[in-house]
Amino acid sequence: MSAVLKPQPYQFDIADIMGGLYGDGIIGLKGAFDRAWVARLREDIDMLFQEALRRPGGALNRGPNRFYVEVHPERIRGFSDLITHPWVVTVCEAVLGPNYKVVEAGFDVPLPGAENQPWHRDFKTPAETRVGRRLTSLAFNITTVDVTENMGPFEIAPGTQWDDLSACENEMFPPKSFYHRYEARAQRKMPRMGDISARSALTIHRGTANRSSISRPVFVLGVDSPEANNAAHHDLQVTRAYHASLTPHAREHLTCRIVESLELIEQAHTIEALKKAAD
Ligand SMILES: O=C(O)CCC(=O)C(=O)O
Repeated sequence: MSAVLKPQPYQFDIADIMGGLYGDGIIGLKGAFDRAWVARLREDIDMLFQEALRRPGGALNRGPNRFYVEVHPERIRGFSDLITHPWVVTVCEAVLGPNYKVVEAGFDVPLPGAENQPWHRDFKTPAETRVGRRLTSLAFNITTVDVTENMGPFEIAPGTQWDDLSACENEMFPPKSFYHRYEARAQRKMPRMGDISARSALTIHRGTANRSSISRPVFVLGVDSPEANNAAHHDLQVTRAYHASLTPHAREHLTCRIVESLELIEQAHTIEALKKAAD
């Protein structure tokens, strides 16, 4: 009897994922986690943020009243749920290939009083994208609040992951004379607790001014294809015991140091030009 090959059933549409990330440069999944899961994430972030603020250099300044903190994955109780979530795994495999690598765990905290950031991308475009026209990294974001207009939503200019910024400051910061292009296509994202987004960190974006009295912490998971080198900006480390507790698939995709006990993270992903507000 000859075997009949059946098409593999996919829970998520690969063409939609590829079309979204190569087109707009951002996609999302609504209601990926329940609100209790997000509330736990928020508790962990709040505790780690207070810890980071107490330590000189523990939190990186990303503009007035705005911080970024890189964290140890195991101090986020839902970390393994996140990296094994079927949508996250499908998006990573579709865009970055079967040997993708999780390289960053951190969070942004735009506090009340945070100002508009300058439009930017998070690093300069690598040759694989500029010449090879292929995306080699993704950033997943998980909001810990239901975002409203006055909380300084994340704003993104769809399609601009392909813009040539080679003549611009650090190849990341377009001059103000380019802003009309981003403002004309800008989308303000208003995710709710439980939603996940995935974007190319090259798609030009900014955090906007938080005029509310509520902070808007957002978790960031950074993932690379094998040829990308964003791990160099980060120091992902896990204890031997935590590493052993992960599924073999999760272990295979985590680029990290295995340590006996967690060491302080040297917060290295400074983005100098973000320290000042755009306006
Ligand atoms: O406000 C946000 O959600 C993101 C901020 C941001 O893009 C950054 O600090 O690089």
